[in-house]
Amino acid sequence: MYSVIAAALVGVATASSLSSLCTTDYVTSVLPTSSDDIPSGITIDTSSVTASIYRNYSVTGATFWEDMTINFCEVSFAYNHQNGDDRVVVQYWMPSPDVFANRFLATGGAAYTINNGSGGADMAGGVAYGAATGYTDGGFPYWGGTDFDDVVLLGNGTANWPAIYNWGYQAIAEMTQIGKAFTSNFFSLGTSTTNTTKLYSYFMGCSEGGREAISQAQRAPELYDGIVAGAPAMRYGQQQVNHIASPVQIQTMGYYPPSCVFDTVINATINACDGLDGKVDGVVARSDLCFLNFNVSSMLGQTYSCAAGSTSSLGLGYGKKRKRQSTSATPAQNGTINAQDIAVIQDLLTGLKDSNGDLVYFPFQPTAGFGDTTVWDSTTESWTITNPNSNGEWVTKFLHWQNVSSLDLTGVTNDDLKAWMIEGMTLYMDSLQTTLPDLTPFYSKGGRLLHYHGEADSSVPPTGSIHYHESVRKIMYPSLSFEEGNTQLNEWYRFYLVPGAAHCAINDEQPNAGFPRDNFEHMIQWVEEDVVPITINSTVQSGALEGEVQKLCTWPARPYWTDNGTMVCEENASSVSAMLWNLTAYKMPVY
Ligand SMILES: *[C@@H]1O[C@H](CO)[C@@H](O)[C@H](O)[C@H]1NC(C)=O
Ligand SMILES: *[C@@H]1O[C@H](CO)[C@@H](O)[C@H](O)[C@H]1NC(C)=O
Ligand SMILES: *[C@@H]1O[C@H](CO)[C@@H](O)[C@H](O)[C@H]1NC(C)=O
Ligand SMILES: *[C@@H]1O[C@H](CO)[C@@H](O)[C@H](O)[C@H]1NC(C)=O
Ligand SMILES: *[C@@H]1O[C@H](CO)[C@@H](O)[C@H](O)[C@H]1NC(C)=O
Ligand SMILES: *[C@@H]1O[C@H](CO)[C@@H](O)[C@H](O)[C@H]1NC(C)=O
Ligand SMILES: *[C@@H]1O[C@H](CO)[C@@H](O)[C@H](O)[C@H]1NC(C)=O
Ligand SMILES: *[C@@H]1O[C@H](CO)[C@@H](O)[C@H](O)[C@H]1NC(C)=O
Ligand SMILES: *[C@@H]1O[C@H](CO)[C@@H](O)[C@H](O)[C@H]1NC(C)=O
Ligand SMILES: *[C@@H]1O[C@H](CO)[C@@H](O)[C@H](O)[C@H]1NC(C)=O
Ligand SMILES: *[C@@H]1O[C@H](CO)[C@@H](O)[C@H](O)[C@H]1NC(C)=O
Ligand SMILES: *[C@@H]1O[C@H](CO)[C@@H](O)[C@H](O)[C@H]1NC(C)=O
Ligand SMILES: [Ca+2]
Repeated sequence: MYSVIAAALVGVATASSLSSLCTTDYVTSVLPTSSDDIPSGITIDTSSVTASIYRNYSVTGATFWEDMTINFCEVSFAYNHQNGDDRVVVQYWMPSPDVFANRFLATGGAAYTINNGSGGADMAGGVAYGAATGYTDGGFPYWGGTDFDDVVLLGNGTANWPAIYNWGYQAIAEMTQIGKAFTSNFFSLGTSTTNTTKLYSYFMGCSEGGREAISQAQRAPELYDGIVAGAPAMRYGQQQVNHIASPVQIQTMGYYPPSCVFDTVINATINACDGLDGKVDGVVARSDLCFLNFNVSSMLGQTYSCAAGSTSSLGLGYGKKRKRQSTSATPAQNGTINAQDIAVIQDLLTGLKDSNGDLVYFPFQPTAGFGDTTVWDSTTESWTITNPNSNGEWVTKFLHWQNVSSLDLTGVTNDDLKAWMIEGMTLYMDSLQTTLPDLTPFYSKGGRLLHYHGEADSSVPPTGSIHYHESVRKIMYPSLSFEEGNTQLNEWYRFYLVPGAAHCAINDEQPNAGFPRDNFEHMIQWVEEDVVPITINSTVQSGALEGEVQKLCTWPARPYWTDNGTMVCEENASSVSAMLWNLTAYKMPVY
């Protein structure tokens, strides 16, 4: 809903038109300088400025935004760092002065890209709310088609540390700091000493963009009033290795269930758990109760049957449309679920464990699927593990520093994954790990954090988001109870599970589940009008209920539909504890 724009028009001071401002001369004349509080070591290349008008630019069918048609001036320029031979390109979409609403929205990336996440719609979405929006190429240069994993090494054995820190948090923070100063100048809001108009500043992103969001709350709190983080691929050392956990767990157990077993179990789980939330609608809104009440052992001896088809390795990215999928043919299958099938599935449902049985990383929720699992090997005519090459690259490139893009999983065990997780956490603690739990500077300056995660995400486990929320609660409110600490935290950092949603995407398997599309408006209202998002909107984007707006409860409350069909947000100790996992395999705390 874009209703807030009208209310904000009042604040606009100048009567300039977009076309009068959208020239390279004007843009060059208002580039920020060090007196605008941009980092002193940064030099903007004034000859690099571009400015182009886009009119009636429309975005339709974006998961994260309503359909929109906007006008804006696309500005870009490059800068470099003192004594560096680097070149970072930033781009800003400036709304027309008559709709500019004193807002700046910074946006990020997905998978291994630093920008253009959310299917490229965040830049436009911000403009629709009267925000100047920004993104950066991080110096890679992404605009030329380069992803971060292409530049993480300078060569075998040598990491590209400046690029790693840029990717970790620095490039986004610089883009925001420069972008805020540029926006103030562009719209003549006044200098940092004479200004009277508050420029509200936000960040939004999902997946890698969600990690970038959290990184900004941790590392650049002064730059933002409100941050929206979706399904953050944070706890990077663990998360990146976890992409290969399911196949390695299966290999460690030494038994390879046919793919039809996984498909059959997922369908049965969704059917069995649908009604536990009080409403039979094909959506499991209480995967916590599902975990507690649905015992996969009950499927022992059930028959399964699947037609010939194909399975895809998942790779990184959003929902089912992930990066670099590899596809294998699967034969027609039929059979009976046996005890070994059940044992593998129960192992996956309880997370990655080391050989002592201690928990190393979080499982996916029972309705999510299990990430990559098994494929048919037509040479040996047997089932084997998927080798999700693009995910193993983390180990070869980021841990072993070898310019090799695929990892041989032969002989790899759960204990190897644990060792790699600890190695990655240690190596990148200060750059990519993104788990600093003390957000006091962000809280103290009045920052607000809206964090959400799809409950049926099979790429980044939602209980990992809850674990971070819990870490912040325990570090910041150590003497308060779970209840009291969450009450304090909810004043400024709220977390929402999105029933049925996949990774930053809607979910084919639960088409009646909504996905939150009004997050920026909720955040604007929270920051600018102090309207606390007790529940947030989640819009159904497929199936028979398309267009329906559902409500999401703030964690630790969970939805339940009463006999008269009303949704209540209820809290139950056992269902909360079903989503709190204790990472007992580490000697150090893992936040
Ligand atoms: C943009 O759309 C409006 C309304 O449909 C139309 O009047 C205008 O001519 C369009 N402008 C351009 C540049 O296409
Ligand atoms: C951003 O993503 C959109 C949609 O995928 C694409 O059309 C556009 O070219 C991308 N822009 C950049 C700068 O990569
Ligand atoms: C890594 O290998 C690819 C080809 O496989 C090559 O294009 C690239 O330049 C190499 N990168 C480095 C840093 O050596
Ligand atoms: C880097 O190491 C990989 C694997 O060890 C090797 O295949 C490749 O040739 C090496 N590249 C260079 C430029 O030495
Ligand atoms: C105005 O200046 C203050 C103090 O320097 C700063 O915090 C604020 O962000 C500035 N606002 C704008 C609109 O530039
Ligand atoms: C699972 O359910 C989907 C429909 O949601 C169906 O297309 C698929 O064939 C089912 N798979 C199995 C193995 O039952
Ligand atoms: C699941 O059922 C099996 C077989 O009845 C039983 O042994 C096991 O304890 C049950 N697990 C849970 C978590 O209830
Ligand atoms: C099950 O599969 C076997 C061999 O793959 C085949 O011979 C048999 O006809 C199938 N049965 C059914 C009921 O599909
Ligand atoms: C939430 O959805 C309702 C119903 O569509 C709408 O009236 C309201 O404006 C939305 N709230 C926000 C913050 O977008
Ligand atoms: C539905 O039931 C809930 C409690 O179960 C009650 O609080 C609510 O008022 C009822 N709503 C209607 C419309 O009857
Ligand atoms: C969960 O808690 C609510 C109160 O928050 C209570 O009404 C309900 O009966 C509880 N449900 C279960 C399954 O314990
Ligand atoms: C987590 O495990 C540690 C070590 O075993 C234990 O001290 C702690 O009480 C556990 N916490 C929870 C919440 O279970
Ligand atoms: Ca349901």
